[in-house]
Amino acid sequence: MDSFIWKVYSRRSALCSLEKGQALLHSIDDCGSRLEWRIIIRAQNSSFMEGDMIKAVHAVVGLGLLCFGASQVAVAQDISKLPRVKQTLVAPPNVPVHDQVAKGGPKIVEVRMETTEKLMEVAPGAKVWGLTFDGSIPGPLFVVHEGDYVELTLVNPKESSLAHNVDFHAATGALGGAGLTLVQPGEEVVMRFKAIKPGVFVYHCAPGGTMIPFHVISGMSGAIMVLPRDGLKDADGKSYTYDKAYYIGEQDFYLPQNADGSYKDYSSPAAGMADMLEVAKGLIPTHVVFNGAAGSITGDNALSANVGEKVLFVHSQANRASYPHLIGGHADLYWVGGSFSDTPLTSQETWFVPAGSAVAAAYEFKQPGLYVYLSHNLIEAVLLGAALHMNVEGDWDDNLMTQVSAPAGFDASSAMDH
Ligand SMILES: [Cu+2]
Repeated sequence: MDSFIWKVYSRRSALCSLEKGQALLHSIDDCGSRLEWRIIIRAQNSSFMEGDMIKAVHAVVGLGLLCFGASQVAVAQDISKLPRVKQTLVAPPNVPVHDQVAKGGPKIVEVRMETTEKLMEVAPGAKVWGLTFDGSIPGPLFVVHEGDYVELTLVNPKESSLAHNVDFHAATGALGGAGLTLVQPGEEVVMRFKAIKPGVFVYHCAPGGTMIPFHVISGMSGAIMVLPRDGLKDADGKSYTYDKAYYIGEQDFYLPQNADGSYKDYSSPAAGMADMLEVAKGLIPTHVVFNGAAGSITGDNALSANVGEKVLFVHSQANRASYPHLIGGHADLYWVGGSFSDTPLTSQETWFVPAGSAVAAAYEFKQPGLYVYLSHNLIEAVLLGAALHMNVEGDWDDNLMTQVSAPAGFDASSAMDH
């Protein structure tokens, strides 16, 4: 980082001590109070990280000398020289084109996203006014590297009926950005945050009060992947690269029903809000689906891979827990809580997505065939929709599994002898 703002209570001793120190004093300003000054300290080289800067400030300022009660008030960085790149978002389960290991230093990653309200089919005969980011449920996955800046332009089209915003669990402060991004229909806003935590994280709309669960259970969430600059590491600390990545956003819906069991239709999102929240209060979803609709990732839309390919699955659930499981496979690596700072667990049969989070798991496919990836609450998977298909091509390995004898009748009398 370049610079660091620190609030101090003694202008003169700040100046004296900073001149002796290892960080450079950039400026010192009156904070509007006669008892406080704001000092801006510049790092001497660009590799200075935030932790180094805090240490330097402590070393330079010295708690006993002047800084009793001093507090860090803001981090300011001259980012005008950073390169800017635009990230083109794609609808899940696909992920944007990205480098696993960052090329060069931190960047400003510009992303444009629209809050789109549209009637969507969750299952045959079951429609919801989807409150979406970029028209998909979930919203698109962003991919950046630790230390990059995400500069989001959030656009709420004129045709919208509601105000929307974004709370990024990857961001720091201001309700994850929700406090800075509330846009009314016909407005757009630009908000920038620094991705300081490596991992996968949910983002979701959070316009306040009952609007928060209403928007989230109407589809308004997505995820961001913040890769370490040098890429992922396996459980032994060795570099790990994946051959492809998919983003699965799991969504619970609470659709109001008529007396005959059919699903109600509404003329607008607001028209169905009270009924939907009433169903939601019972905490029993009518649908739990991947990517917005039951069966949305099956048939021609099934995921695909080849034997020998390592696939990274990012799985998010903004509102409830989930239990991803790959039938006939495993998570070779599972990053608990989605944190890439921590060593991944290995050889997991089922992994866990806490409510309001994204996690990542990776698997190298060893057998061909049609796989089912589901939430291993089998009621949710089979009856409510939380399942997808994956076609894997390659050669079957008899050593890993074989059918020793095909199903055939057996002699009941001889079986009785045993
Ligand atoms: Cu919203």
